[in-house]
Amino acid sequence: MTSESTIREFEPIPLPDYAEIPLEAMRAEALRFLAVMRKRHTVREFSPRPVPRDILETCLRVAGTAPSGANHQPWHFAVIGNPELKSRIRREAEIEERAFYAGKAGEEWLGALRPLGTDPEKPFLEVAPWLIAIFGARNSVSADGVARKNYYVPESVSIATGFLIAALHQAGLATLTHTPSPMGFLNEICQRPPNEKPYILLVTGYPAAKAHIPLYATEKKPLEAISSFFL
Ligand code: IYR
Repeated sequence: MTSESTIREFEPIPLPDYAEIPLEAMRAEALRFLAVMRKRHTVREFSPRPVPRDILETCLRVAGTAPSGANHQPWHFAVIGNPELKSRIRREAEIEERAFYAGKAGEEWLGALRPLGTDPEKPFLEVAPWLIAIFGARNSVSADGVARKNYYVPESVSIATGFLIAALHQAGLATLTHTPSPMGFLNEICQRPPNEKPYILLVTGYPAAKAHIPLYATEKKPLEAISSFFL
């Protein structure tokens, strides 16, 4: 590692790849994507059916296109398919979840979760073929080997995670955003340094043949409740 960083200068290039879509097609495309995303449902029952690694790699490349603070791309995706590691993760997560559901969460939080039907048992952590532990780096090393601070880390990681969830869904896979708390144990299991904070454990694979979802989770707020326009 060198001690001085090379400041990269602004180097504008013509916008690549932009292809204007006629308005009618734009409308149709937006609606088409809405229909695609409306079919995404968080799933907690997975099939053990294997999913080829290259599919995940492509979806992770999609995540890697996300915008980030100063384009530092402060994320790391630790992808776990190894059964022993999955078992360890399940064991550690369930320790935290048992404490959470036994009262640590508090009555209000547990009440909010009741319509989701979640509990401390997390068999999906062993059943699903892949777990993706998503880390955000408070600082990292630039291309020229210099340590540098990262900016808007939670925002950047969350945007990349959204891209990843959409990509996996588009590829035909189900996902679950699992958040055992605290999840510091993921650093040790995934061999990530202490400057990286685990944000989400994303579970992915085929849904179980008879997977259920909570009715409550299908109730999405209408547009009027989530937006306001100023004309
Ligand atoms: N992490 C726990 C509890 C949980 C919390 C929220 I907020 C959810 O939307 C769902 C679950 C668990 O995974 O069970």
